[in-house]
Amino acid sequence: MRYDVLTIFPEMIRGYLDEGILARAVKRNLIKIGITDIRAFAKGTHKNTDDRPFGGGDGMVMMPDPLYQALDSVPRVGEESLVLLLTPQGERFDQAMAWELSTREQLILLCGRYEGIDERIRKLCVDRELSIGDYVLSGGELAALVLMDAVSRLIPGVLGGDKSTQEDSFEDGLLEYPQYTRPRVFMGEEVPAILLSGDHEKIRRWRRVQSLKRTLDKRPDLLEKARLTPQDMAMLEELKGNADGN
Ligand code: 4FV
Repeated sequence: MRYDVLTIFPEMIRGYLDEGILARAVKRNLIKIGITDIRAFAKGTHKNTDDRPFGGGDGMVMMPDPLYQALDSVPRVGEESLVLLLTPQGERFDQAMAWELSTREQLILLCGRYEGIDERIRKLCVDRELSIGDYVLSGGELAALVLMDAVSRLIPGVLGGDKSTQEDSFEDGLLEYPQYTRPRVFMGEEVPAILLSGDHEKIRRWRRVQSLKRTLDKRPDLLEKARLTPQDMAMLEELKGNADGN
């Protein structure tokens, strides 16, 4: 997988790539990351990348030409490259979309600033618009980093041998079960005995029930799309029964 990030703040992206799974994945050549400074394609003495909006109004808009030149400068790998604009107006980014994007050869991430980008770039150059949530950031850089982190974890080999994505939250659409580690007793709170039993089938079932219970309590909306077995459905009915005090 190759990512190309287009931004007027390249150090913001570089900083995050110094450590953690993305840094390790780059070192292990599992992913490549190109960072393009849009300002390098700005003209004039002041190298402006933004200007006042036609029609008036507050704030500034990112100019089309520097964006177009910067996009044009990105080397395309293979047929499968996608230009993604990070914007609150986009499709909601989630785990399912992370899986879908993880199969691509190249993701070109356009990070807006100010009030956004000139509409003609969205029309002429952007394949998909993605949002990480219904709130307004000061720039698309954080959203680009969120996307790269979530997608890269799904690329084979990126997560060290001891970790698979199978157990992750949202993997089968449920929230993850509670996790414990040493000490066995912390501030008087004991680790559930079942986790010390060594009975892996019992532990697997306990964890499934915990995931179902948590999802029912915290994110019942997820249950519609979750991949549930008949046992899960039966357990959910029981949990709902308990919840209603029956
Ligand atoms: C955003 C989001 C986001 C909006 C104006 C960049 C900012 C500025 N991107 N999910 N929420 N972007 O707020 O992706 O140009």
